[in-house]
Amino acid sequence: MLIDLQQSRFMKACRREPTDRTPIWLMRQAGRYMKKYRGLRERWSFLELCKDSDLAAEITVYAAERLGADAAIIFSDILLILEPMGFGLEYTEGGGPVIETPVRAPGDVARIAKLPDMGALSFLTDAIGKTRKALSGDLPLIGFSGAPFTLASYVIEGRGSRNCERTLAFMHAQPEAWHTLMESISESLSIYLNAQVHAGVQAVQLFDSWVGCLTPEEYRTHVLPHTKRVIDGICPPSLTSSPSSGEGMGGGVPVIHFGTRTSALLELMRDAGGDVIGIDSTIGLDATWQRLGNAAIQGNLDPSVLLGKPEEIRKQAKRILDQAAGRPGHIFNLGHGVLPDTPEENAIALVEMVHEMSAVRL
Ligand code: 1CP
Repeated sequence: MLIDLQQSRFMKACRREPTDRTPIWLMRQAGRYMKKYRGLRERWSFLELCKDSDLAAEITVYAAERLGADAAIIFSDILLILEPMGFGLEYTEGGGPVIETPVRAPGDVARIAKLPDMGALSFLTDAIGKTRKALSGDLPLIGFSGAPFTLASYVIEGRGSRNCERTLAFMHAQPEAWHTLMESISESLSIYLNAQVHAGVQAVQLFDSWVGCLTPEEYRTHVLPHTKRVIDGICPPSLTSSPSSGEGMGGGVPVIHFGTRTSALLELMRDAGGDVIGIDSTIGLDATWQRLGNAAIQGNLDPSVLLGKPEEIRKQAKRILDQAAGRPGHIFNLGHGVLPDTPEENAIALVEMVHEMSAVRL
């Protein structure tokens, strides 16, 4: 019998309803640590895999089923939206993504094209449609994007940057150009995320991976209004023709708002929006609940724990479940993406352990 997707563990936890076990999925669950993925990468480049909707759907479904996860996440990347916005994008072997001709001066902002529609990115909505058809009827599919700040940091730095020096310098020295850049990105993201919702995802996650380099004041002034606009503009499928009437999860599309090193920013991130706040392993789940009250929380096992022995994985997973203490609204995840050297069997074991240990306590 098919369980209604809305009654799945993952969707219930997003709504802070009790579940029979703690739902779990892993950020970057479809990727280089998987043998099957490495095999595909011998024949195709990363961009080719993303742009072939059959292969992207196959990887998405395979990863979720192999792990036994409670949700699938569409195989794609946060940077693909930048190509139709006028940026050359390259994935170097081992070195991560590189943006050609980054934004370095206020004049560069004028050449950014706002995403007009999903024409150039139809591989993504096609992959979502194909994945939804192939996935088990009780397994939710998560769509995603980068958050405006993290995308702006790639556009300015030209690559991933933990401390975002150039980005911060640009933000402070050129506040008007910064605002225009963030608006172009945010408006493009609204089209991009709503298209994913319309194509069939049940939830979306915003990755603000580099936001931890900001002070609360910087976040409040230069970032929060833009992120808030993107999140407020995510509409359930029936409302996608009139984005102004978006009502977040009330309409059935929960938003997971994730960042790393966000200890100083938690309340502000909550104010920017999201039904679920995703945290990394530098903050405690219990402390986060104390600060955020009723939010659902996703996290937060340190990904490097999965490089260790099963006993240690069990111990650390239990520590996190103990902190959650059976509260409704916990989605188990890592604090950041699965590391490429992670043994596949350790990731599978973690999913089993979380299901087993959380079932005992309910
Ligand atoms: O095969 C390869 O060499 C490519 C490796 C790879 C993969 C498998 C990259 C390059 N991206 C991805 C997929 C990806 N990226 C997913 C797939 C769905 C999943 O399984 O979760 C997701 C959700 C992302 C998101 C993403 N891309 C983020 C946010 C999450 C995070 O880790 O902080 C970021 C920052 C990126 C940029 C990016 N793309 C790829 C890498 C290695 C990176 C990050 C590091 C860098 O900028 O150097």
